[in-house]
Amino acid sequence: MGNDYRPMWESLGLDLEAHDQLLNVLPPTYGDVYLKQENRPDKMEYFDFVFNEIHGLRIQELQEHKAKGGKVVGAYCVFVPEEIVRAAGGVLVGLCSGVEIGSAQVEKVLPKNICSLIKSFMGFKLARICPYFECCDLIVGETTCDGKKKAFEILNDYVPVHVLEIPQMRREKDRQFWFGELQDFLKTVEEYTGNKITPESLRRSIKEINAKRSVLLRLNELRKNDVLPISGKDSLLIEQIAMYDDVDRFTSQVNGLCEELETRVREGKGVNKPDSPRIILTGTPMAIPNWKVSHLIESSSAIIVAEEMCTGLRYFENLVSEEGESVDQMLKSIADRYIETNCACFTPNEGRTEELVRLAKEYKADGVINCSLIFCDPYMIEANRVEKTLKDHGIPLLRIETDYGQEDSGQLKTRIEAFLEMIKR
Ligand code: BJ8
Repeated sequence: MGNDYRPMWESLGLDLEAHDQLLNVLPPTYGDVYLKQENRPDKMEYFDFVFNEIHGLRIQELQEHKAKGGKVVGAYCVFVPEEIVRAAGGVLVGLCSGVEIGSAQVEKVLPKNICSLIKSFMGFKLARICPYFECCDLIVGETTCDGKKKAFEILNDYVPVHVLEIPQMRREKDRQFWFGELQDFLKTVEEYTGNKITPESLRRSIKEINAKRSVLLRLNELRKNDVLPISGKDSLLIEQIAMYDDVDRFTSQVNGLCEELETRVREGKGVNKPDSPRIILTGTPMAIPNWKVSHLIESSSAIIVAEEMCTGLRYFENLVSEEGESVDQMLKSIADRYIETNCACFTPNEGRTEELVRLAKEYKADGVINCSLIFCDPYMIEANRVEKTLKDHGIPLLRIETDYGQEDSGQLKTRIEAFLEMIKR
């Protein structure tokens, strides 16, 4: 990081010693995972910079936003509509929970056997290590899984949490209920920000977030080519950065990158070998800086062509309709878009398995790797439905269960390599 941000971190109340330890680990890991890739697109430079400044420049921007009276809202789930927060002049940040941190403190308030993602977000707060957390005026939780639902009660002891109740079916009464939840959320956001959401502000915000999703779709379309212009690891990084970077700047940077990638496709400059197995990754989200499985796959002989996960297609695949005159009409469109997210908390969740079959065809995938976090019941159990559907369609699948530790890396690599050998082109 270029500047001295220590006074800022101190003013946010971070535990500087523990924070230093994190910052000492991240850059070398990033160097190993990202900077050693061959033939990277030049325009990845921006994303390297943003990652490098993850606790620096972006936090400074959020502080400047707050100094002008703006609010920052943190979230952990792609069910939290950014459109609403933005329409009230707030900034929504996805709080990273992709690294094992503060375990000693966490295990005083949570059971040991709980998924890494939940442990991580609690650890960041209890150990005072995440400057994003400390910038947040409000955290939005959700009732997607039992672990999160109960953990948010505890988190509320430390920071105000608004919990969105997420329906777990998609019947008409569930849709109506979800719309009501978003009406309440909109009022909460108006109260916290002190700003009224108007039809104009909501329309503008829907368009801006649609633009962000569209550019990610543009990038992903390019991954359908035989010549792959970008690695899966770089794509995942961009998808992770999408959750905390400035919306308009991010959109413009990804557009610029897509132009370079289009040229690469035309010139036949890929990051893959023609015989690299093409893999779709599916399962629990991979929050920054969780790159373990992607790195294991791509440091074997394969290349990832799509992520059917919330740090991937589920985040950007559907747009919100830009029709509608009143706030309620637009809110209804927002509700309609978000309820189609194929999270394993839904029952049944056939949309996800159908989508995987469609994606395997469109992205010319040779196989699918289903990755669940250990102790994540929804995804570990749903792996059975994924397996059954893919088997019916003759699509090879590897099921893995892991956490944020590195101890199983060797064993996972052996299993991944055996799978790749089996599906070799
Ligand atoms: S919409 S996938 S981001 S809930 S891994 S905490 S489910 S026990 S993360 Fe998710 Fe929203 Fe669904 Fe997406 Fe629980 Fe499982 Fe842990 Fe999870």
